Parts: sequence; C-alpha cells; structure tokens
Amino acid sequence: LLAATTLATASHAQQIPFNDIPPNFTAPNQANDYVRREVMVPMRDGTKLFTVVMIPKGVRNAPILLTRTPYNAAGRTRRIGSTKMVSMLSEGDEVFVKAGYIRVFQDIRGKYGSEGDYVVTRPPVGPLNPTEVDHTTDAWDTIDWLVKNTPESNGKVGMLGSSYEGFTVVMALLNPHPALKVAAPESPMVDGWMGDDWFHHGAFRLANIGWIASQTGYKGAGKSPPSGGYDDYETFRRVGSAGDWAKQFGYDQLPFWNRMAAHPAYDAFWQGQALDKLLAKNPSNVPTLWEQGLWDQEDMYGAIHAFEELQKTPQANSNFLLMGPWRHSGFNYNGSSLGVLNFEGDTALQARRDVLLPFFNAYLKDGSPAFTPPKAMLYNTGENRWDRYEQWPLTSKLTPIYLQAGSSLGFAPAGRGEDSYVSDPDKPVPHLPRPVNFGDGRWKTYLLWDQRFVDGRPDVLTYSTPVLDRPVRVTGAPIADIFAKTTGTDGDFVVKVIDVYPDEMANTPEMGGYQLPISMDIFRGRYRNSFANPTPIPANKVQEYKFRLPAVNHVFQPGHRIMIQIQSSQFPVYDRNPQKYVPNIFFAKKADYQKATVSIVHGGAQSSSVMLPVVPLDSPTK
Ligand code: PG9
Repeated sequence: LLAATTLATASHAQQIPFNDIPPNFTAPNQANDYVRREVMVPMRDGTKLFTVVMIPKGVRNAPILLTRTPYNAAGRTRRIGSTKMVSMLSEGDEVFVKAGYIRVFQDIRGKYGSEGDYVVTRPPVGPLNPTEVDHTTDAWDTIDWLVKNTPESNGKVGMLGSSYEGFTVVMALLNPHPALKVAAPESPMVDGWMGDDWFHHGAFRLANIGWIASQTGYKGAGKSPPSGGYDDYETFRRVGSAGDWAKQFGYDQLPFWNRMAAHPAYDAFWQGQALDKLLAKNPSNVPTLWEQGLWDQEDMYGAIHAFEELQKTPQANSNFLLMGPWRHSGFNYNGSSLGVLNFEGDTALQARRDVLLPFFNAYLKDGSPAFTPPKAMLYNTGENRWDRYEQWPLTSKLTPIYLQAGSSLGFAPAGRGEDSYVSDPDKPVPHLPRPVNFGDGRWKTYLLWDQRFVDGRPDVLTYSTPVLDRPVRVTGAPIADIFAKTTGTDGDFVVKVIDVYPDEMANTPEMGGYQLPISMDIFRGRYRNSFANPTPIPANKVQEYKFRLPAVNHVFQPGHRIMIQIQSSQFPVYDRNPQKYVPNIFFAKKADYQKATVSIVHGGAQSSSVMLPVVPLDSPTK
C-alpha cells in the first residue's frame, strides 16, 4: 500500500503521463525485396482499372505474369504483410517469384479498386454485351499498357488464374495482345450452364447462390445474407425453390440473378457465352495449358472441354491438358492429399515446378530452354502416380458396363428387369452427411466423400461388380446411358462411378469398404432431347438419358469392386426437381413438388449402362 501511494504521489507530483501509448510508433523501415506499384491503368473507353505490380527489387528484362481478378487485387498481393515478395504472393506463385517474374494482379472492371460497371462473367462484346468493352479488350489494353510502362520487364506477358480468374485468361485468348506469349486457364469458368458453377446439365447449383449476393450486392468485399439456420439441407428444403430463396433474401434486386433465372434452359443467353465453342471458332496461337482438378467441385467442365474443342482446330498442337488429384483451385496449394486420399508427394507443386514453370519460361524468359508439356498429363488416382499421354483421348471406344438384376454390374448385358424407387422432393438425397453447411469445410471434398452414407437409402440404387481379380484401367470421360421411366413428368438423374475398396485395408483400416466416387454428375431429364428446348417427360414411358460424366484416369485394382449409384436428387448442392413439369423450375410452387416412382430399366434392348473408357493396362504413358 505504501509503495502504491508513493508511486501515485510521485507521478501526480511530476505530471509524468501514466500512459503506455507513445505519440507515434513507426517500425524501422526494413528493406523490401520487391517494389510494389499500385496504378490505375486506362482502358480504351477511359475506364481505369486498379492494378498492383509487384517487381523483384533490381530485376531487369523480367517477364510479366498477369492475373485479372474479381476477388480484390490488393488482397491477392498481400498474403501476409512481409518484406518478402514470396510471402506477399500466394503459394501457387512461389515458383514464379523464385524465377524472378514480375507479378501483376488487376481488379476487373467494376470491382474493388477499379472503375466502371461490373457484369458477372461479362460476355464478349456482341448480342450479350452492348458495350464496346469486355475482358478481351480490357486484357489487351492492360497488356499494352504494362509492356509500355514497366521498364523492368522484357515486354513478354503470360496470363494465368483459377476459376473466375481463369475465365479472364480465356477471354484474353479470344483476341490476344501480341505480347501475350503463353497462358494457363486453371479450372476456368467456360460454360456456366453445361458444367461450370451455375448448372450441370440444367440442374441448378444452390451451392453458389450465396455468391451472387456477396459478389454482386457490393463493389468491394460482400457477404451473403444469413440463411436463418446451420443445416442448409433444411433451410433450402423449407424455403422451396431457388426463386423462393431469392425472393426471401432480396436477390430479385440483383440483375444477374434475374438474368439467370430468366434463362433456365441452354438458350442463346448461355450458348452465346460458351467460351469453349467461341474459342474454337477463333483459336489463338498462344500456347495454352488447360488445368483442372479430377475432383473439381466448382468448374469441372471448362478446361477439358475447351482443350478438346481446340484439339479439333489447326491450333491443336499449342494446347495441353493437365489434371491433378485436386479439388477446385487445388493446383495452387499443397497437393499432397485430398480428403482421405494421400498422394505421391505434393502433386500440385510437382505440376507447377515441372510443367507450368518450364512451359512459361520457354515463352517468357529469354534464354530458357524449349519445353513442350505432355499433350495430356493426368494423375493416376488408382496407381498414385502421374501419367503422361501424347494423345487425348486415349480411346474413342467406350466399353459399356451394364446394370444387372440383383444390384449387379457387369460387362455383359443381362436379362430384362427394372429397379424402382420413390423419389420424394421432401426427402431429397443429401450430397453430404447432414447437417450440411456450405461453409463447413467439406465443400472442397464432397466429390470424394464415402458414399456409404447414402448407400442403402431406398431412393438410391447401387450396382456393383464382384470383387475384381484383375485391374481395370479407365482413362477418359465415361458416358451414362440410362433407360428409365417415371410416374412424374420431369426428373433428375444422378450417376456416380465408384471405386469400392476391399473390406480389409491393413494399412488404413478405416478405408475398408470405402466407396470412392471417381466421377459423378447430374442430368435434368427435361433436357434429354434438347438442352435448348426442354420437354415434359411422358409419364410411365421409358426414356433414355445419355450424358457425359467427368473425365477419369483411374485403375480399379484387384480386390476392389466397380460400383454405379443412381438417384434422383443431390441436395442442397443442386436444387430439387419438382418432378412435375413446370415452365421454369426456378419459380416452381410448393404444390408442384411431388413424389415420383422412378424405374431404372436394365437388360434387353434398353439396357442401362455406363460406358467406360477402358484402356489397356499398359497404355502408353511417358
Ligand atoms: N468459379 C468460382 C465461382 C463462381 C461463381 C460462384 C461460385 C464460385 C470462383 O470463381 O470462385
């Protein structure tokens, strides 16, 4: 008490401030190993785009690596505040930083620091874009400005980026600036209706609806409105259709939502911005590495379809495919594992270091050796190693594996039969074990989740081979060919190709019997005859539903089984089909949703199957 009194008396007497915050505090300015320039780059229409140029200190004649982003250039160039450029940029950029590249990120028009109007995946100038500017012209103008205003550069530019950032790369390729020497669209958004982000074969992806509010409700960082509950399975089920959800949360104030909801079918709105087709009509000479993950839960369609379209053009030789055992954008992070799977090292770093970097160096860094990637480099998810192919696809011949009676599966059709289930929109099949929250961390791995959580549900049909006594190798895109009837007048079909692990796995006991999906997708039945012109399904009449499944590069090992699962909902990642034909499912009424008895036909002339790209075990791989 005496000491405290003394202290208080002394401070009062001497008026020493009793305060721990000095008038100012500045950390000594440590030398950065980079120069950071933030510039507003003028576009041809006068709009200025916020651009961050990160230059390794002292560099000369350096190549430029450009990414045009809707996700905040300032943030994309400040991973952690640091004096080190390698720490300021993302993990995926490390190989380029170490190679002395200049790294540029730019906010696209209308977002974050850039001027102008924002339009979601702004279509090319034309019927869908009445202005004089798009991401083709903005990329052209940006590259032109960069090579004229970056004295440290050698005037050569490469573009790369994932997802939406991959979309802007593809747009640049529609009319590339002469200084654009090489490109890598990674999991790019290429066709939002067919298989990237918004729909898969016409089934709408509720998983992404929140993005519309957070991305188009605000110029800068946005947020989705609270959904009122943790279990998105329950909140979406209770609200009703996607249109009901949008109305409840105000999305009808958002032009992109209204535009998309007005185009549920694959009409001119979607066809007019299918970049795989547009690029193939006007293929560039820019060497391009098309990359995506084998379990890419967001943009599973764009890279491989653009690559395959370009294979049919005179520019085939300058296009290459890279598919690793990755989730969406996993190429830019540590690729040593994914969910329960462990791979042969950091597969993403291997691909960035041994393929992407030498490929870019060959066209951007003066004096670098020539480098040609494999025509198609895919991770072999059944033998845990990289396969390098000099042709793609390996085979155009597909081998049907037929559904058979007794939940069997085999390479020979069996006697005619059918298996039925009641599909109830009020009890849709979940895409993950409930509760399902899109932000619960499982979004990245739902495509490889053990499917035993739905196996055994009365509304999920499971067919499997006996235990294999020899390996079966599949490389390419399977095709689901399902013959079915329904008591409804619309309906969805989900088909999964699954590798069933042996019951006993001594090294990893918990993997015993694991049902690993290697390919799955959904098809909205109203589009069975035409994506552009949907028609009701004639009730109780067998119809054929034939659709491509995501590409695989896998070996079903001896001791494993091949399994096919079929169901008529996958919720809430996809919206529910009312199973009664309505003009626009976005605006289906609660009363439209009805149970339907679905019968899958096997054997005989209408024998349901999945046509597998079976290739010889010793198929050529470098
Ligand atoms: N392709 C991703 C995405 C787009 C739109 C909605 C949700 C996801 C992405 O750019 O992250």
